[in-house]
Amino acid sequence: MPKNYYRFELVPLPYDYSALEPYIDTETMQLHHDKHLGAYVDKLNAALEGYPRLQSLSLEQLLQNQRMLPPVVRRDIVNNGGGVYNHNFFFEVLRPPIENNRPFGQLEFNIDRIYGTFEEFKERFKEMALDVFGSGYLWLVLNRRGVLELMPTANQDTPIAYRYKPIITIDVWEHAYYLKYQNRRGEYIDNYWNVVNWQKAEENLVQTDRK
Ligand code: MN3
Repeated sequence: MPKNYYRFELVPLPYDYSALEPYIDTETMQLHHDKHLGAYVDKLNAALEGYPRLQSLSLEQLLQNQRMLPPVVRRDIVNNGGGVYNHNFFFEVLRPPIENNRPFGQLEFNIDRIYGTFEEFKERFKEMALDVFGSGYLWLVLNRRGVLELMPTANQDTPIAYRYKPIITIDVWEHAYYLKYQNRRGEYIDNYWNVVNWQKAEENLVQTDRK
């Protein structure tokens, strides 16, 4: 398990940079992980440097208790901590492409119950991911009532700040797709389904002790 408190470290990808080809290209993964996520890790550490009281808190604790953060560094901790959490989560729910990649188990059951079919769920997901204005993410979460919900977030805002439990997410910041897809966000979203890690998503759903 990587260390989950100060000093935060850049967690390696759980697969090769090229593992998501041809749907997400190697160069994008290198930049996205090493440069973008790397910068969030460095800036989060810099923000926490002068605050020993905060250095034993986990990333989840920092993001779930924003009001107790010192006002002068609150924005830096929230933005960069969100950037670390969101990217690690995003990379973790991707995997090398497989044939007929789709949800199963409890998650399939719940998606069918709420959206009718997986196909209908994907359509709704795409509409909402296209609708994210500017930079952000679209998440499938369990809300506080324990019901599946699609949730857009702006910039590096994160569902865990609201005690929502993330199941899957797509990063729709331009840096996540621009090199390969330029402005064709819709095509990136369509191809995303080839590399979703539904095993991990199912674990996210059924795990009750996730912080
Ligand atoms: Mn990103």
